[in-house]
Amino acid sequence: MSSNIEIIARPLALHERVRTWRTQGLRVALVPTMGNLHKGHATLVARAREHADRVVVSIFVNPLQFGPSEDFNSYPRTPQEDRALLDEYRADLLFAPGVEDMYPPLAAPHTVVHVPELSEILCGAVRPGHFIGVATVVAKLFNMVQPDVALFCDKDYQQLAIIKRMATDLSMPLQVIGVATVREADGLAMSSRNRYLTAEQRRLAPRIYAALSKVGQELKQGRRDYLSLEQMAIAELEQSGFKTDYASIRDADDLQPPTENSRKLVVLTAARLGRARLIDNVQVDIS
Ligand code: PAJ
Repeated sequence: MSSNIEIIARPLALHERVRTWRTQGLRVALVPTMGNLHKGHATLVARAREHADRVVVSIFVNPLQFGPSEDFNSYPRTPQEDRALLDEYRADLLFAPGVEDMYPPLAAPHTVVHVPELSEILCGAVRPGHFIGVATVVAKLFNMVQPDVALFCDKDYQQLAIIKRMATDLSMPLQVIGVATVREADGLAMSSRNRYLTAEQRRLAPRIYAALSKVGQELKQGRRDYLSLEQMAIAELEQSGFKTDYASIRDADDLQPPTENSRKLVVLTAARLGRARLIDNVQVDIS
């Protein structure tokens, strides 16, 4: 498979390339990814095009955000298919650093970025250190690329909230844009981890979105008994064979438990099915 996209691995070379664009007055967008690209990632690239003259996509499977018993080694790596997709969606540059480019051994132990509170709840409670790894690598990517805008999907709702908060707290001079989740026809959120599912598990997987949507509808209809709605979602998922890490209704703005003043809620879950840990959420306007 031949590829047209420019590929850069070294941060300094990347910096030079982007600086040339900047001196030409071009706006630059960044779409950070871990590769194994699917239509969800492609949508981020397409949206990035609407916000900038040049689109940089990064592919880096970030060891810092995987726990010791997680899937860093087996995480799907598909560089050729990824390049073909980036050609098709006309990304301008692929930044694909190696681990030693991102985390030079001499720098260990290195500086990390910790967004407190938001990083410890929900997925953070189950994956200690995960969001420090995410915030740190995203901060490094922001510094390396220095984009005007960076795009993330709200499928990873907590991740997006943490990145927005980091950018605000650390006065990072860029705009963080959230993009809606791209789904399969049966509602399953697209994810690189869907490929861990067996045929039978794939058939069951859309029940995550169905369970969240049901809670969303109940909230829309005025129910506010959050605990029993959460328990309903967990019971439905467990009956279908999922092991739920959590199912939780939160204020969409700060991810705290809803108060009387909450106007936008988000129903989030993380559930394991076989080898795959799947996350999804549904946002509900109750104003
Ligand atoms: P990754 O899982 O590869 O996701 C890269 C981007 O694609 C994220 O913004 C993610 O939210 C988005 N994405 C995932 N599923 C999507 C879908 N169904 N529709 C639209 N976009 C989707 O998230 C990460 O990588 C990493 O944590 C990263 C931010 C790159 C830091 O390492």
